[in-house]
Amino acid sequence: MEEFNMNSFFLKDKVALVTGASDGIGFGIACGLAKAGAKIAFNGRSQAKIDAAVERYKENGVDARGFVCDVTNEESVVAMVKQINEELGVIDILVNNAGIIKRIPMTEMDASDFRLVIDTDLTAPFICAKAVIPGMIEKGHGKIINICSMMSELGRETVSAYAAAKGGLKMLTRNICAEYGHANIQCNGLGPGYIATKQTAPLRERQPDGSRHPFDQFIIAKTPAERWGEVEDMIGPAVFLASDASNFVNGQILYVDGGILAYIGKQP
Ligand code: NAP
Ligand code: GCO
Repeated sequence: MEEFNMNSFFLKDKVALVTGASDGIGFGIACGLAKAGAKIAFNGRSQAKIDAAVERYKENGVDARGFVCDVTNEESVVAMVKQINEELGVIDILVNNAGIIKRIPMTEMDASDFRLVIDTDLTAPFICAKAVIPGMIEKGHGKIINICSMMSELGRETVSAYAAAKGGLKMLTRNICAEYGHANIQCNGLGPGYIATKQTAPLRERQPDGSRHPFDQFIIAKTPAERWGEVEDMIGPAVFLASDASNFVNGQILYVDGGILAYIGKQP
């Protein structure tokens, strides 16, 4: 047997694009990929947020290139990918992280809101993957990581569009694996549990009397680890899926959830 080389976890000389990485999970993952050796490109919709993020990356020792690009706009994504390929090198790693949620009961939700969530959380990962796959084929390898969710497996009140999009993203992940595995492209999902970021801030807001939000208490009770996840919890799994250490892992969703999906819930 060939000796296992720990260097297979390193991302030296790899070029990574992390979408929506001005803050939150994307920022954390991008910092982690950079620490493992990758060159980082990221995008977001506002120049001001990109500029502030580039500074925060610097403070974390990361030299990241930021692009203003809305991932739902195919023309803009194609232009960004072309620029990254020319200036940083052909993209080896794509993390489809940009995402939104709308918490609205289904019967009160406008179809336009439903479409916006599907467009951002499902169509955009298709657009970004489509834009990077030709370069990956030419290069002879590629890693695509789609940020899925508990809602790729479970439903809950008010998140019909988000659950439909993230469930679809799980199947897009498997389909990219099926269609491009032969080209040495691995496409896997990361399914964060409940992670403390801006997206989940409304679910953690303190009550007027200072007590924990009922949803916050619910999540602690539902999570065997008895805590919310932190952005840092996503880094090791992301580096693994971006690296050669996972070259025979394809079409999988790795849930990083403190055990939520394994747990029936606290007994009465
Ligand atoms: P976040 O802090 O709200 O970050 C989302 C990022 O997506 C923002 O930086 C935003 O950037 C970007 N974005 C949104 N729409 C975009 C668009 N059309 N084009 C480009 N960028 C766009 O949320 P987060 O919690 O880190 O979430 C990151 C991903 O993880 C999302 O896909 C989310 O669904 C998923 N996730 C989160 C959790 C959790 O508990 N937090 C759990 C499971 C899955 P701009 O506003 O600057 O454009
Ligand atoms: C919600 C949450 C979730 C989480 C996450 C779970 O309203 O239920 O925001 O959608 O953010 O995606 O994995």
